Amino acid sequence: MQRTFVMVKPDGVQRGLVGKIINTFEQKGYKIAGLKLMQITRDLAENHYGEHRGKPFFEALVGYITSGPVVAMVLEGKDAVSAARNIMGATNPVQAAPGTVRGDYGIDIGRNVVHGSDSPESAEREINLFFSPEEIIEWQRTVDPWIYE
Ligand code: IDP
Ligand code: MG
Repeated sequence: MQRTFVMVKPDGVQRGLVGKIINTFEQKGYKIAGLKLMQITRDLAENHYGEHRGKPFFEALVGYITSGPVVAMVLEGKDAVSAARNIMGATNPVQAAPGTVRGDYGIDIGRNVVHGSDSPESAEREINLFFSPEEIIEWQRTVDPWIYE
């Protein structure tokens, strides 16, 4: 089992898409291990998006992600990192396949509705950045034998 970090960005929250987006991951079979509404500080934004520092869109990206509350979550399950990326779709929503979150709900790359970790290493880093250990719940889900062989 693997964990990944997923976030509904401020545009997704403002547009009332939180429930739909969480449901997309939930109905696939991923288990919620952590979930909260939060306001990202500038410090956290710059840290989270550290790999993009110096790029032309960095300032706009930090402005975007701090512009309103986000919904941060930890999702757990088999191949959670790559599966969540597939469910989200391509970074540029215009290129994202229909049926993906970005493909169904976005147009601009700077308003692409969701974030998801891009590797198991990023997932660990981002989970630790956004969640304290007590905020992550280990629980038994009784339907698991109907989701996993
Ligand atoms: P990802 O979110 O699919 O992992 P990254 O390349 O890590 O994509 O970029 C992080 C975020 O920065 C994107 O989700 C998007 O919001 C924003 N971004 C990436 N490239 C551009 C760009 O060329 N213009 C504006 N925003 C961008
Ligand atoms: Mg990324």
